[in-house]
Amino acid sequence: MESQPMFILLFLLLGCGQCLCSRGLNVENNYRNMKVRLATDRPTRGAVQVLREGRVEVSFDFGATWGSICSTTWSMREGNVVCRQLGLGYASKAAMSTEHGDSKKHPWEMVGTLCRGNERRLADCTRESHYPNVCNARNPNITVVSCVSHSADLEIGLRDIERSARLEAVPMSRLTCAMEEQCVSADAYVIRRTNPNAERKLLRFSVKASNVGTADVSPYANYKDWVWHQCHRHYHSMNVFATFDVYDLKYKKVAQGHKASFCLMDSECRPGIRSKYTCGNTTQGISMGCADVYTDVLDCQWVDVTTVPVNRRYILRVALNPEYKLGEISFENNGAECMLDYTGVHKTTRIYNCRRSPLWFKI
Ligand SMILES: *[C@@H]1O[C@H](CO)[C@@H](O)[C@H](O)[C@H]1NC(C)=O
Ligand SMILES: *[C@@H]1O[C@H](CO)[C@@H](O)[C@H](O)[C@H]1NC(C)=O
Ligand SMILES: [Ca+2]
Repeated sequence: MESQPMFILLFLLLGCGQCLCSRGLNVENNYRNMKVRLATDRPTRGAVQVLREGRVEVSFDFGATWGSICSTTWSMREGNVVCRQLGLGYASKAAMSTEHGDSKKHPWEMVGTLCRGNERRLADCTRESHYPNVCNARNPNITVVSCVSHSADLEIGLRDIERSARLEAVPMSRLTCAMEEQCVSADAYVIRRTNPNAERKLLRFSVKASNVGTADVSPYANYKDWVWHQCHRHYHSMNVFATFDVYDLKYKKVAQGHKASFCLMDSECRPGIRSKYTCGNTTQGISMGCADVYTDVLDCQWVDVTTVPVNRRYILRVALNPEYKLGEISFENNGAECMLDYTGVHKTTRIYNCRRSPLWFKI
């Protein structure tokens, strides 16, 4: 956090001419006094109520003038901070668009906003480390947010990963569907051309995604936009629901992580709660109080570790909703970080010490 004023200064230098920048006042003080509000160019009917959706505006001069925001990574994380600061709950939508006015009429006052999601105020967030390329004069988009008072909250199960972990060698001839969905690492496709029966080493484990929130998980895309997967014969309602990655102890990625998209459903529910989502053509989601369990026998429920050096210790990271596309109460309970002892053989390969971790900043 200490370097934050530096970033702000950088933005003032680089950003002027592209945004309506602050006016040479003490920047740090400015930030502390930043005000936030929602506004819209859409006509509002009847008595003026509290806006729950609109463009996000900030003011650095106690509300005398307001400007919009531009950010590369504007997501539900940043949206949650805005909604929290305004006392409006949680973000159900976060986008850069022109639906509530554009950057011509409402120039950016702040660029590169990057939040972890648990900050109390937008002023507590950090900034992207470089001037964001998307914030150029040709971009009419400004950040918008929609707030709701109830939201889903995915929580990852830690013991499920540890208990289910196992290593399996599978010939590629049995992975046709999985390979169609890019569930093995890139070298496999080259090897398959000359040796279609070569084996892949798959580190399989179960992932349990519980909805501990106050609303159902509803896939963000309208079901008409869901993608049909012929091989697995169901629709995928989200492109990237989870990511699995293996790192060495210096956090260098060693196994090509793949992005898993699932068919969302209620696999198990707390007593007294009835499951209702079934992985059907139009009925996908996770009810409040229920969990979706992706067991280790499912296709693609693995990390392809074929090329990972054996007899070493690694870190396995699993993240739910890693692109922050689904609105949630918190993103602090979406990640798991586990130790992995990889020996190349099933008997002695272990996943252990799984700990909950927040999702990691992607810049
Ligand atoms: C502005 O946002 C729209 C969708 O909201 C997107 O299609 C378009 O590419 C964006 N424009 C730029 C310049 O990023
Ligand atoms: C679901 O959609 C697929 C692809 O559009 C179709 O082939 C299938 O018959 C549908 N299933 C049901 C139960 O409607
Ligand atoms: Ca969560």
